[in-house]
Amino acid sequence: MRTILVTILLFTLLLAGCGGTTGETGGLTVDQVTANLSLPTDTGAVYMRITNGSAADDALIDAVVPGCGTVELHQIIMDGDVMSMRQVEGNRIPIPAGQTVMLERGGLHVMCIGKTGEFTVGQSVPVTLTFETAGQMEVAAEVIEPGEEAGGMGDN
Ligand SMILES: [Cu+2]
Repeated sequence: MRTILVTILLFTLLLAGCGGTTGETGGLTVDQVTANLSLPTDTGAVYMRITNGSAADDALIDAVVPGCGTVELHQIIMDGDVMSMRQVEGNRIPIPAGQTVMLERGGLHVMCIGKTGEFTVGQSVPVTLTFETAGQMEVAAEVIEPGEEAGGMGDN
């Protein structure tokens, strides 16, 4: 029994060391939370995986990150061969029932604008997410190397 407990604890610690914490509320699970915030610029991005295990559609509608003046929900779009990003319609990212939505490099992301805080790689940053139906969820994002893939486990 003790061995099992220790194993579970170690596994949990390993997961925690691999991109932030896991949050759960109202049937939603958020994990693989990482933050690309360490560059000396006034912007940055937060990535995560959101799984809707409930039978009802939901949507991410807001996020708060301390040290970010403004936070918007963004998507990367291709206009011809020009890549740009813009705020998602209504600042709302739908999370359909039973589906998993990735916020990741090159796609959907939580955008940090007017960054005032200092962030260092490996640091844990609290992120407050607001969902339309499930309400608020607190998670922690791990600040990743700017060049590292979101959710990467240092295999480079
Ligand atoms: Cu953006």
